[in-house]
Amino acid sequence: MTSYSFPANFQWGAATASYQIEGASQEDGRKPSVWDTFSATEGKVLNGDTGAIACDHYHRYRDDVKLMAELGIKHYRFSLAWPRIVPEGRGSVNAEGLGFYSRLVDELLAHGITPHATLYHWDTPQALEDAYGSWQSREIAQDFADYVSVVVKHLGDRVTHWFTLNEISCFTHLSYSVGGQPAHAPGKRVSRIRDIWQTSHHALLAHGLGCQAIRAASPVPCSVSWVDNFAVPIPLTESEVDIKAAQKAFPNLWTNGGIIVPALTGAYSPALLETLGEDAPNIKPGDLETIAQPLDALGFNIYSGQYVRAADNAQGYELLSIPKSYPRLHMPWLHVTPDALYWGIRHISDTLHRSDLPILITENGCAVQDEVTVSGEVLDCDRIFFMREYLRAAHRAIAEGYPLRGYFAWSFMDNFEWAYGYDRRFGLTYIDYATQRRIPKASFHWYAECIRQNRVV
Ligand code: IFM
Repeated sequence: MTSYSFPANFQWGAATASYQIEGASQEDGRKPSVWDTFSATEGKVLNGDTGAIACDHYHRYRDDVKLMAELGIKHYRFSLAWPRIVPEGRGSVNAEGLGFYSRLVDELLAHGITPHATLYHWDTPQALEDAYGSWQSREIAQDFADYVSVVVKHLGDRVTHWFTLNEISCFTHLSYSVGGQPAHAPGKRVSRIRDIWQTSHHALLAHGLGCQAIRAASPVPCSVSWVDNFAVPIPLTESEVDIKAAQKAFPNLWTNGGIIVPALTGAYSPALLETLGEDAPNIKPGDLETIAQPLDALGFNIYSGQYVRAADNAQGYELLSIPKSYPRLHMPWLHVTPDALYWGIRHISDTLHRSDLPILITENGCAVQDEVTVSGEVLDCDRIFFMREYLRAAHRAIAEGYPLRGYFAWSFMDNFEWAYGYDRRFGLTYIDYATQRRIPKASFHWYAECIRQNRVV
């Protein structure tokens, strides 16, 4: 019987993102982000919700950090709002915006919690959307790097763990894509496939220039990483043929061939470029070298994967569609596939041959239909079931020698779930939005016990 114990230095953490929790959207010099504009537009976000108040973390961060300490996390991943710090996206710096993050970092450190800062989690300054269509323009990569330099010069004496961008495919492909689907996120719909790939190419450039900017600006040695939610093919059976099939599928799934593959190997997947043909993005000389910066770790956000099996066809594999009755939690895409966590890590090591790259699970968790009982508890055994299975898969990866170093639960607290507003709850902490009361859920206490015992309980 295994006890599911983790290595002594395993990093237990939790994560959030600026627009999803901060609120105070018009305070202390912050200017609008594309998400302020999008959510204020009728019909874009469920129930007309916006991030204007969210969890009011901007004013309540001290209490929130205290609660993090009660949870027992030693690592906290948060993001900085670009429009709080450089409100117009480029040019003048807002000292009050920097001041907030400086106070937050001090509070974390005072509680023995290591800050892990994500420099961009989707809240692009609206001014850059107005100026040049944000990710549609190559200009954004340099503007991002300039903003990064400001942040790292200011906080780099106390923050030594940096992530550049969160989930490129979501704020590019899902935001700009062609077609009649409902808008999932801000971004001017573009009419050509090539224009969509151009947005993710610009994001990759921003990541590369951002890495260089961090290293140049940091006053002390630091860890430079990036966060991706690459698609994970899971072999239907762990037979040699199905494993090979999953490996063949890896660069062809979703945006993998044009995002994670170039970032970690320095080249777009040849099969993707062939398929895209005229629709391939414009890649200038030197771009790939900029993009494939050395990284100290890879942040891997994992929720669901896709089953694959070997097939006697030209590709050598078949993607299986998810059956109607497959277990799923409270998002349309949230299929319970703990093996995706294990296989995602294995694909980085074995399929992309990057076993040298330490991996952090920078997000994992689920939305469930939480209810507060009459006695004031939230008994989310469905979330515990989900997270326990994924942590067991994490344990398996480590036991087999894969370089998994940490796990950040998504999310520390319920928050603004983008186009789903406050309707979907991903937190370990319940937020009563009417009163801003925080209620630690059963999963909070369960996760605290995992951390305390350094194993899956
Ligand atoms: O809430 C999001 C987060 O901002 C990015 N990763 C997925 C989460 C759940 O949808």
